[in-house]
Amino acid sequence: MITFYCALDRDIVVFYISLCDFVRYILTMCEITAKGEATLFEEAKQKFRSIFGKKAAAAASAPGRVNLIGEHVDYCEGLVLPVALPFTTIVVGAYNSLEECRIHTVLASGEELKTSFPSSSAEPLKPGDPAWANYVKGVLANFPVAVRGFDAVIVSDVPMGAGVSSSASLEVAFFTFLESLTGQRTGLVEKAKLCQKAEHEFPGMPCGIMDQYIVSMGKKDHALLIDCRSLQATQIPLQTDDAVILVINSNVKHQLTGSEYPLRRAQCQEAAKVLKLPSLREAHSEDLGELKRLTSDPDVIKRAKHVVEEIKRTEDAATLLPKKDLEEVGRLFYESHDSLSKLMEVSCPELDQLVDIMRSSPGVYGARMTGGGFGGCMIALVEEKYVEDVKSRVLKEYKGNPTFFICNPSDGAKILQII
Ligand code: GAF
Repeated sequence: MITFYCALDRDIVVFYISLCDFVRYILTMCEITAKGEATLFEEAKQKFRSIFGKKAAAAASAPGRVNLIGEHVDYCEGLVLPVALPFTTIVVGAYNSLEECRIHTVLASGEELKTSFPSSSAEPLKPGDPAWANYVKGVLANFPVAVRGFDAVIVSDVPMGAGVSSSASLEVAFFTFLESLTGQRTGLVEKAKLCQKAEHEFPGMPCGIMDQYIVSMGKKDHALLIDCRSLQATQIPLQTDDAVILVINSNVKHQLTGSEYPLRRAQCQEAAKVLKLPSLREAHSEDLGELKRLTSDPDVIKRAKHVVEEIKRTEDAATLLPKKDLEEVGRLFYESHDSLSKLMEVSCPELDQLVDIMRSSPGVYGARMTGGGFGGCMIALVEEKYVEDVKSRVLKEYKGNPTFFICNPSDGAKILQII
């Protein structure tokens, strides 16, 4: 709450505001809070009724995610350690009597978009315009059975372009909605794989499996250690006592469908090929010396070093977190960031500056960029009592416009019952 002190001076009204209250007010303005599944669900159902003049018959939700550690290694069959967020995408809908899918979407910003395309039972779907519709078209095209025409409304409070997986959230929510609509159920790993395939084929983003996997299988108060080679996963309880994961959005918009992400993936594949390995997951630190002998491409060598070391850091972090060795986890976070910045070259000046602010802030164990990079979010492991100080410091020193939220690990995708 902001306090105004008001003094009447003849006909001039003067407002004084205490500095502390002002800082607190600005901090509140920079806080992003999840609306909550129940609120979003209500919003979606009402919107559906007002647009299509009938009641929704099927519904589903899927969260966003942040990755604690294990970055740019999922497409090398590595280990990753993400958590699902309380920010969600909800899809509600019902069959129509047309051979057409009509979809309205309400974004976190309040902006509304709509699209329509033939049902998958009418004709094979192809990617096209508008670009955002490719995420849902791709999922429909990869759904195990053809689906007749339907109407749907999508609402989401997952921040977009922030590296917290708004795309996977949309894909998995839409897939789960189709399961609810058709009654056709799919196993969770298979669902993640089909949604990943949809993202490869329609928006054209050659992503790894991490995002679709955690969004499908996240669990409240847990991180998920995913082995992207065997596609098996272990739930890791995330009780950090008096520490929290503070997420800071640099608000530099990231866009991964461009050339940089596919290039990183290709460079890692090249390193594995030169070493005659199926993927960099099979490489060990000794192989890095051999790689230097076999290739003269400095980028291929740097990317491989990042992947080999990041997989080890992830394995270590998954062991240290349940032991509450936060000092060591924090050290791994900083190492991971430096490697992403210097070896993988997927950070940006703004994320580097945020991490540098963390290095000299009391109460911070460690920090790193999270997600695909080139903008988006940074995470920091912070002693709870220092969180407000850390945020004030960021507001004072960071050159961009930060927004903050605390990462509360949440459940993955689910079918919602319409009552
Ligand atoms: C993006 C991709 F979609 C993931 O598969 C992963 O590679 C991540 O970047 C980097 O760790 O979110």
